[in-house]
Amino acid sequence: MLTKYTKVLNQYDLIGYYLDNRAMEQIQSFFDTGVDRIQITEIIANQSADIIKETYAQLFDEQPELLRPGGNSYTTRRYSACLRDIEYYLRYASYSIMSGSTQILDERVLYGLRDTYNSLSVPIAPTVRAIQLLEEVIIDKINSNDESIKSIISVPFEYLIKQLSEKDL
Ligand code: CYC
Repeated sequence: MLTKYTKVLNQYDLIGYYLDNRAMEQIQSFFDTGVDRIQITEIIANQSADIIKETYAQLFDEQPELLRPGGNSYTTRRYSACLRDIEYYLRYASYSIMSGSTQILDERVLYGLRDTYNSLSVPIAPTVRAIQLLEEVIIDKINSNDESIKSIISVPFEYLIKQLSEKDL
């Protein structure tokens, strides 16, 4: 699991260079956003149950067919798998925010996920919607006008959405 900071160090180690201005800027921005990332991560951790509840309530309100016979969240087993997946997305997004890097999402969440979803007929579009809702609910809860806070929150969710939506993985 890499943070933005160790990722930069690794890159320079690979080519055997001293850290230059570009490296310093990246490391500086990691430290400059540190307090914000800690606060966002704390809010997510403390309010995770509410965030998840609001997300699935809205998802099933918008797409009630998911819960009906033939829907992918129909039966309690699949319903709980869906809630569990939403919880995974939130938890790993919080790790990603704290580490300032999306690498953990590739490694722990996205690797092989589309194949798994395709083979189990888990629909991608409503999954993407659930991830968007998580992002919206958190931004709403944090209720900040600071664009840099919003963009820190958005990074992992937008990354998950982009990677899940890629057609030819
Ligand atoms: C299933 N979701 C799965 C499975 C995996 C994941 C591996 C298959 C195995 C299982 O059922 O447990 C996802 N596993 C993960 C992820 C990680 C992991 C992300 C990283 C930590 O280890 N169905 C819907 C909704 C959506 C949904 C749109 C919720 C947003 O209708 C999810 N995922 C869903 C469902 C299943 C599933 C219903 C069970 C499908 C089935 O067995 O028929």
